[in-house]
Amino acid sequence: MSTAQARMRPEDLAVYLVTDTEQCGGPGGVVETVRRALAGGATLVQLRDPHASDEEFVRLGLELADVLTGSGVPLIVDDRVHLVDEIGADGVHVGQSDMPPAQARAVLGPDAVIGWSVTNEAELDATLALPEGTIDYLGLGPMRATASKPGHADPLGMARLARLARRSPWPTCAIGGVTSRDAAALKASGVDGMAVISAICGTDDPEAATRELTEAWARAPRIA
Ligand code: TZP
Repeated sequence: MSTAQARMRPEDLAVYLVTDTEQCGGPGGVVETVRRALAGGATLVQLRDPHASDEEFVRLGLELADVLTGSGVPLIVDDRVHLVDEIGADGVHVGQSDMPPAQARAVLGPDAVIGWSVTNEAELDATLALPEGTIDYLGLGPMRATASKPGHADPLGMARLARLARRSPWPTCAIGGVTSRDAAALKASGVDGMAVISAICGTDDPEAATRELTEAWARAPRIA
């Protein structure tokens, strides 16, 4: 087993909650949503709040780290490589306009999880040239257009996303407009999980919504 596999198991990506402070109704809502999502079987949590100050981000991150302690569910922070250690997070997710993953690896060292967004074939080609051990998983998307990320890249659609996943030597998750109805097609296509904001944060019952996702994923056969 390579170091990368040890840092991020494919099954950790199955139901990946990415938080959105607005959709959750404020920082308190984020904490409660993560609590409920944990009860519903979420396998990974990312703190994402592009509008928060570093101070607000750290405060919320520390609360989430506390909620997740002992659960076995890793905490990833979006973009802010410089806050991973202060929060005690397991790693970072960086996008194409964030710190390059090799630099993030140099800052964070060998133990941190690093996730990396890929939105098209050319970005995957470039990613395949990274030194081994730089990244641990890929977020592929957006699968569909989504209001949760203004200015996102062109949607890939299911078929193109599946082709990218098949070329990835890293575990992958799909993101962007993903719902429990996509579980069967995504799992059959070889993706390792579903990363969602609104399918959990945008609901009245994050625990039930997460359970619906985890059950749909567990039910779906893996064909690829
Ligand atoms: N990156 C690509 S799409 C997206 C992010 C953070 C937003 C996903 O949100 P939703 O509500 O699950 O479509």
